[in-house]
Amino acid sequence: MNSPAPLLAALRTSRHLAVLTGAGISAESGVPTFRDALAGLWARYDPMALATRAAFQRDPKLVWEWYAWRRRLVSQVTPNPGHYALADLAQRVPRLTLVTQNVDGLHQAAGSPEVIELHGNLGRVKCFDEDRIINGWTETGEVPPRCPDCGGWLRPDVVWFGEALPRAALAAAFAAAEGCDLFFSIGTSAVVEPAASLPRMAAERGALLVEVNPETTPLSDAASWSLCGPAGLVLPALLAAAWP
Ligand code: BV8
Repeated sequence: MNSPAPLLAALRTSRHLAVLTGAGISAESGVPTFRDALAGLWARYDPMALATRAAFQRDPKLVWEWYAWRRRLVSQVTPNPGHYALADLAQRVPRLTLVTQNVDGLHQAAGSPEVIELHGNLGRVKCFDEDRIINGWTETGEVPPRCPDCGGWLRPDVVWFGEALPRAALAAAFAAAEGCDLFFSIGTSAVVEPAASLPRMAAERGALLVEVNPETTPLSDAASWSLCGPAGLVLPALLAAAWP
């Protein structure tokens, strides 16, 4: 895979590199991307309809079990070379801000020192009514389990459609988009807001924009470079070319 010389130079001289990842970077680990997160058991549901408060209130057992299925799946997979390349990259540039839309924790598992999780994490559970993290509860066989404090339903600590993103995470992500000189959008369909605005904001402020995706997306036209291929191949090759 030929890495454009100007991109290699931009990587080597970057003062602040920002990265936004989406489900595509976890695809090679065996985690279905969001749009096909319904492979198999869930083929008959629309994820956009399941990942909402209304869906949970309508059928808390179904939504809890969808996330329990995804949590079990993620617990059985490992980071892939794309995740490891980003962890390596953090050691090679003066400043790297890694922002992810993913809820699988694979960047942390690959050793990325700081990960900004815009949409929460499958591994955390919170009380639906109190909106606070619950670390332990009594399993009674009831699904979803109940909050030990208020008896309300427990839910995954992820951001559903129509819910606000965690304020601090979003502020840090916007600050990185405004301050970076190089922005990578990796493995995302660049549709869901406000995450999808980050790469555009960076480009509008003069950062060079790189997209890593085997397919084109609504962002592709705004990218200085579109590296068409799987992140697990493209990212290691890029680092090897920039720092032989
Ligand atoms: C908000 C966590 C406001 C849960 C997710 C109407 C009503 C309400 C809201 C809206 C509305 N219209 C628009 C909105 C805004 C809405 C939105 O953007 N909707 C979209 C559909 C237009 N956004 C929201 O609702 C957000 N909240 O706006 O709140 C507010 C403000 C204040 C107070 C109250 C409310 C919340 C959005 C977050 C939703 N949660 N995830 C869960 O995981 O179950 S979103 C989920 O889908 C992901 O986290 C991700 O963000 C998103 C998109 O997925 P991607 O990561 O891009 O994955 P996808 O499958 O789409 O694409 C994969 C890509 O990888 C592809 O391009 C593929 O080609 C590529 N690929 C494949 N293999 C590889 C690869 N790339 C590289 N290598 C490979 N090997």
